[in-house]
This record gives sequence, structure tokens and C-alpha cells, in this order.
Amino acid sequence: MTSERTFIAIKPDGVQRSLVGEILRRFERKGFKLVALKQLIPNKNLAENHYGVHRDRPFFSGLVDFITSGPVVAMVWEGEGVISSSRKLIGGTKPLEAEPGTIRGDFAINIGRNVIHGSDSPETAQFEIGLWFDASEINEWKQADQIWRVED
Ligand code: D4T
Repeated sequence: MTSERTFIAIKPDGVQRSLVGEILRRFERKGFKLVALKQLIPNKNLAENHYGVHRDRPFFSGLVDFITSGPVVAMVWEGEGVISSSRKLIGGTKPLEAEPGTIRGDFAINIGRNVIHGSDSPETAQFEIGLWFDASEINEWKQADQIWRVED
């Protein structure tokens, strides 16, 4: 399998609840590589683009209001299978149904306050990385202990 990249965002509820370190720890200890990280308060245009597929849903305006309400920690993580594996680390969209041991399963109870976002496909990942990051903000680097995580 070839290495891929995914977009992960800790939403305003996760930042407000001081879950940033806990969430970074889970991705790091799994073995994925962090290649971009920043904190920002998304503007309305960014939020509406990010959630564009939900534009006609009744929860759309609430979703945009929420994601623009405070700081978000936006990240790009890299590794083999990182897109689908991140979704497993994150857990199901409805936190009460998310498995214990997942981020939403452990830290959330409400769909509108589900702490974290992760891209759901290679196409979405490419779109979202391009939406949230300039190419110059993404770093190519080699992990010193990579040979202990990935076979040649
Ligand atoms: P995100 O995109 O935030 O990672 O969530 P998911 O990928 O797990 O789920 P989604 O795209 O279906 O939903 C996007 C976002 O909308 C909120 N939401 C969703 C909501 O408030 N009410 C709803 O009924 C649904 C379906 C939660 C996540």
C-alpha cells in the first residue's frame, strides 16, 4: 500500500475541552506522521466550502456557526492507510454509538459536539487538504525511527 495523507481537524469543542494533546497522542502513538498543523478560527467561506456536501441539510447552518465559533486545530497526517485508519481512531459520527476506545466513543455524547473531523475518502482528503492548507505549509520529512514502524 502506498503512503497517503488525510485532513484531521479538532473542532472548537475539542479545543475548548483541552483534548488537543490527548488526540495528538493517539495519532502519534499509532505511528502516523504529522506533516502539517495549525490553529485557526475558520471564516464562514471556509466552513461552507468544507461542509459543502451538507449545504441542503437542515443542520447545515448550525454546523457552520459551530465550526466558526472558535479555534480549530487543523492537521495533515501521513502514512499507509491513514484515511480509513483515522476514521477508526475517530469512531462513528454519532458519539453515543461510537465504540469505546475511539475518540468520539471516549470523549463525546452529542452529534453536534463530536470533537473531531477526519476525511472520509482519498478524494475528500485531497479536497480538504487543499482547502485548509497552502502547499508551503505541508512538510516533507523522514521520521528517524521509521524503520521500526514500516517494513522496507
Ligand atoms: P465530520 O465531517 O464532522 O467528520 O463528521 P462525519 O464525517 O463523521 O459525519 P458527516 O459528514 O455525516 O457529518 C458532518 C457533521 O455534521 C454534523 N451532523 C451530522 C449533525 O449535526 N447532524 C446530523 O444529523 C448529521 C448527519 C456532525 C458532523
